[in-house]
Amino acid sequence: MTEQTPFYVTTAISYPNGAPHIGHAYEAIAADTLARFKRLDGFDVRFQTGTDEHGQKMQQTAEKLGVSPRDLADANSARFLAMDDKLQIGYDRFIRTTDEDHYAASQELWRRMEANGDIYLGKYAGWYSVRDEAYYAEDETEVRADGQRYSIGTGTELTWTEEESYFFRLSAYQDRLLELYRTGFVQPQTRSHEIASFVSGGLQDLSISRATFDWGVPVPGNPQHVMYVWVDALTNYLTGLGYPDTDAELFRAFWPADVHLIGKDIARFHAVYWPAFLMSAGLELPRKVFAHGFLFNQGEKMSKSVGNVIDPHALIGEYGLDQLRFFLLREVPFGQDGNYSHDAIAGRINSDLANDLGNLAQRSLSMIAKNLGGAVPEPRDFTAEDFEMLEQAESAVGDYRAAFDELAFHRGLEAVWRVIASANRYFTAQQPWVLRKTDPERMATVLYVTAEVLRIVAILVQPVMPDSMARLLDQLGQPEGQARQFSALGTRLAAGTELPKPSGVFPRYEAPEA
Ligand code: ME8
Repeated sequence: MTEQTPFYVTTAISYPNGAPHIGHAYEAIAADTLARFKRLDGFDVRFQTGTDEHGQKMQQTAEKLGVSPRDLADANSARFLAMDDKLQIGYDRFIRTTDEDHYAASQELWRRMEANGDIYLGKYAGWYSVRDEAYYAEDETEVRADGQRYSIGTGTELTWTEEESYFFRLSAYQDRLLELYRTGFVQPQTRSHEIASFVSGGLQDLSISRATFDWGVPVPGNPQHVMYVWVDALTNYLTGLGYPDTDAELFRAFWPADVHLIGKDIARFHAVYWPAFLMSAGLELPRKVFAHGFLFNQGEKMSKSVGNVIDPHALIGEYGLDQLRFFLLREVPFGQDGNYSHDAIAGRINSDLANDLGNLAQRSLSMIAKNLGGAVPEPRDFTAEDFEMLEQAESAVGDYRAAFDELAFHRGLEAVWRVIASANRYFTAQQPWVLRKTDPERMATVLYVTAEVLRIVAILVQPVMPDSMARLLDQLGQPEGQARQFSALGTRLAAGTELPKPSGVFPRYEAPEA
């Protein structure tokens, strides 16, 4: 057996202060797709997701509901878990920051930063957003007509906070961070520029503990304080590998992480605070932080007060899971903001899935079933058109892999759908239904080429639409395991392979009767 290269991917851990929404689903789907892609490409993948359960926002929400923060976290963390299961998110660990091992990890990270001389006790006086769990400098805030102060960047309400607090010497890390950004640590580029320009403006030391509430990880040596929620939240990426035991098998195999997948609103925490904490603690830095864009509902920001928050379960029920996964990754260039709308998703289902891929599979496989005894035919001499078709499909593999490795899912899918479009043109031009009478051998070759293109497409698209592609691969006589790995792309469909009776993979979307 060859040693597999390890690959560690994480999502942000979500605040379980309410139900998950489509933005959470989007991130989970993207990370799951990346994890599946790397697994199929021969990597030893570890994939972590979970919930971020401490902090003032959780405590305040619980108070409003008259429950304990722990009960609130239990109830909503279960809803995130249920969403992940419904979305078929293949995580290796679902971490909760209230898990016992997480306390030990967070406290050890703290001790290491303290031992390095980066933590001191002081007094914090400034603006805090409970919604964002973030501190803002005066020039990042504005007073609005209602007399209240808000964050300019996120629009959330701020409260003046003045208390004894531990500080982290973030200011000492400016040069090292700027150096780090030159290595492509933050993706995409636009986000990297934003972060670098923020850091160039100068960094203030960061308040990293709170003493006015107690829902958090106690500060080592001073249990009057709990850690600032982001300190413990970021540590989750280490906890899941067995930290503080840096000799643990998982830790040695998977740290540093290959990519932290997060939304753009939390880029600062991951690209500024997190690498500084790790440098201070003498730990290796993750290789990449990738900040995806936001999903909007027909151009509008989703919010509970506007009442336009989209429930992922409802979408799955209406359109189907694979259809939703495909839509989100194909429609929105990953890294940019995107829009969800009924028309857009229904359009993609009917054109890309039902018409382009579904029909091609149905037409070709049913001809094989009817005319060739349901087995992959032996191809005869390939014509120039056959070679061209096969070469196009085979060369899309490289484009797809390169795109997915850069998390440009939309580009990878575009490359595959160009092949599908060509295959439809090829099929129409070759007219196998005419050849059936005039030249059955030639018909068999055309059907072979088409089935081979479908096999390549199905193998490649598995990470995005696992169920549908599994069904298509079943119909192409490709059993689970080796035959479905990317390494099988170097072979060709074996003549004589028995195929089961074909059935449609992608039904058209029909609006339900009013
Ligand atoms: O930020 N579109 O948790 P969270 C796309 N606990 N992505 C969205 C989105 C939208 N409309 N809304 C939210 C937190 N997200 C912290 C993370 S990590 C150590 C701690 C994304 O529940 C958001 O950008 O507010 C983030 O990556 C994730 O969902 C969880 O958001």
